[in-house]
Amino acid sequence: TTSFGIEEALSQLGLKEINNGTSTGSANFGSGETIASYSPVDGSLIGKVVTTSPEDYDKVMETATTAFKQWRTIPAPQRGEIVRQFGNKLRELKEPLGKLVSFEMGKSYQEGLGEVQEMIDICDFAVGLSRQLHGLTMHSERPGHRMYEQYHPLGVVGIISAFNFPVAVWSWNTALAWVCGDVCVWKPSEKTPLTGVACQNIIAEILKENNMPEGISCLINGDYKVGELMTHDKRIPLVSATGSIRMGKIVAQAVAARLGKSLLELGGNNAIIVTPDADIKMTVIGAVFGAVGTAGQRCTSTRRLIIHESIYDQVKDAITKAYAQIRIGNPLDQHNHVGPLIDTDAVNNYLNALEEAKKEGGTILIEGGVLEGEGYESGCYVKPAIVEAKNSFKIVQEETFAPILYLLKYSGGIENALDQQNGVVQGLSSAIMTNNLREAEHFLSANGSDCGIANVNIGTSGAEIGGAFGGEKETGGGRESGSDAWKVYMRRQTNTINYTTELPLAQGIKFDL
Ligand code: UN1
Repeated sequence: TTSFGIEEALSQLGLKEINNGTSTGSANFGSGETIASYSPVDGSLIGKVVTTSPEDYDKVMETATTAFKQWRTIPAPQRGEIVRQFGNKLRELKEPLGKLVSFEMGKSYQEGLGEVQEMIDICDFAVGLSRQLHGLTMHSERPGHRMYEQYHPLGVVGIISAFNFPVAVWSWNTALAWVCGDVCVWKPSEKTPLTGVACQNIIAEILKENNMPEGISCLINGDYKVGELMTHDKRIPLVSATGSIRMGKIVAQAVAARLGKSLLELGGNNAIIVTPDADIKMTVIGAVFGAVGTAGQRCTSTRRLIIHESIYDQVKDAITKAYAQIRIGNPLDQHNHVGPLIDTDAVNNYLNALEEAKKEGGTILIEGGVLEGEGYESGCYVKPAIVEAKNSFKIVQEETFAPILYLLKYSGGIENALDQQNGVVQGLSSAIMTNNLREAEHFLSANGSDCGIANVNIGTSGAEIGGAFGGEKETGGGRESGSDAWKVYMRRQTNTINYTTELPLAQGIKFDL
């Protein structure tokens, strides 16, 4: 692990002695089993983390609940000041943290840096927001009455995040939750526990410097069993979970059974529609980055290209040429575009999907396969593949977290492309490539894309933090990050004040005593 300055990055992030995985801030502890984090880059052991036992969890919840009582009384702009300092620290540590993300998760170093940039951006957003947690004022129907609403902190927010954006998704939740006056308990993916410890170290130091209670940010570690402690816990009014649809259904049901709130960010099956009026050069850049970026492990990754038959061959040729340029290898080497998949299970899912696609009648346009030999010893490096397929294939209907792109054909008008695009259970991101105003507006209309994100002349991935991020249908309906996504982290209270000496009833009801 001495290559590419990983040792140095680990020490800059305070991860020289990683032996803990449960933290209420300055206090690191944990008495559960140990999990090891291996890098998919070279298969090496990066570190070990002690998981959170049910007893540890109770200790965490006690600390978090106590911290909440203090944190919620601190004026929101002062909470924003803490988030501002956190964002600044991330600016300082952007390189080592980006590097660790790349090494532990396998995405390219550029994308690792991009992920830390998303963290910095959401901090800036949250700092501004800390002065804008606005409610409305309404006109009361009764004389001498004032009616308005205010947003209050919610409590302990539970965050379950996925390996693919091991740090950014946590920060989208925490930066907002903190300015909203909530405290956070985070369970990172058991596949990327060290980036979790690194982030916790950063915020813990800032809280300490500011004499703030450590329980504002807590870290717990382990597999789904540790997550279940949170989903069943009445002390957690909101659970924000990112991951598979299967996981999301389990989380949603557990949280709903106690009438808690859940914010779900689940699978995508994102398509780009390529119409006869598309700019082919832009289409290729958007589609290739969308399909092979992060080795196809973004929830916004492009999985389907829905191409008009009149330009099908032209697009197919252009994409094939572009795929020939893709360099696969160590993601810390900036010459490479595509790094490894997260682990060998993911490699098997990728291989199975290609097998299934073939069985269902798909034509392999660009052959996949696992890379072997020097530099590929971890067994996690795969070749981005392209399959000519049909939307009705069972495998095309599923999200396979790997660089597999399905080419689909449509004929006639845009509505036929939309039938295919919307004809899946997921509803996260979507895009159209066209210079035709009618097509673009149709795509964005109520008859158009049914996804939470719909882009024109942009690919499906790479959303900015300023917009609300999330999707419909089995993607789970949650919205995170920008716009008014903050509202889910607060409770709304309607207040009516009577400043007269009478007590008139609403709706004109008479009740004379
Ligand atoms: C995810 O894959 O879970 O829009 C999040 C994007 C990134 C976030 C992806 N900003 O691709």
